Amino acid sequence: MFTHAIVRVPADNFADGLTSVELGVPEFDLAMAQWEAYCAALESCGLVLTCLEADLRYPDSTFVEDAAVLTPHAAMLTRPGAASRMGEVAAMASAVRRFYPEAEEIVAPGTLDGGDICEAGKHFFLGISHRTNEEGARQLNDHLARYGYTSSWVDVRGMTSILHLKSGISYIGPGKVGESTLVVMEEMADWPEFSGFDLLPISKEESYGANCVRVNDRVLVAKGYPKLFEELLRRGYDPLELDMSEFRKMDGGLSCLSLRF
Ligand code: CIR
Repeated sequence: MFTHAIVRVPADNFADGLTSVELGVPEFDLAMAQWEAYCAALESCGLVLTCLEADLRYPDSTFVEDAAVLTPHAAMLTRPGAASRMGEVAAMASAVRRFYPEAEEIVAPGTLDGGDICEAGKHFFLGISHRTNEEGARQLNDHLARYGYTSSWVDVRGMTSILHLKSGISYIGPGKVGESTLVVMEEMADWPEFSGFDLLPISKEESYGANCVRVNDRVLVAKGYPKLFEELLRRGYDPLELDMSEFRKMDGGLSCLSLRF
């Protein structure tokens, strides 16, 4: 069960952040309304929010997931792979250390974005991407191992359609029927890394939906992916839809707007 989450108010210049998609410029007021609905959804799942202030120096800083990796016992502050985002970690460090005084840090030459790290019970998938390098993954692996977690690497550098590993996969645990499920983009469904998991494959036209988040009894899902929504219901999950249109324009998904612990 999660009891807390860290979020960060979108900065007014949110639209100046990094993006690789051509979906237009996000509308700030709509992004704020979507972010507020997202925060309210976390609260409705029972989480107490720690909310960091907006920072105009870091237009991408609302995507807090990339600045830390939190588990029930271990916490790691990251060293984001995009130079423009490295400074986001300072404010995150103060917030994280209130809850995890022993939090460690990824150090150079390692780089790591939390969006590449997928927790699946006692196992972690560590994505090697254009943001997270092997040294960053090695440092996190060593840290997690000290707390009894195993990890394996998943190289997504060849997947041009996704920024981070978790843009393509999400672990949503068990529903009311069936096994613990890994939601996975169709293109990755036959990857040997994921054999042994009960997979919920996402078709190409719904691929953005692959980034969803289990929060206690609910699964937060992006609005507009009806096949995924129906399949979650069929498997005994309780999906909660959120409109993510403005964050999607900046390559952001549901998971990246919070750190849950
Ligand atoms: C970036 O390119 O870093 C941001 N515009 C989006 C980050 C999304 N983060 C995530 O999926 N974990």
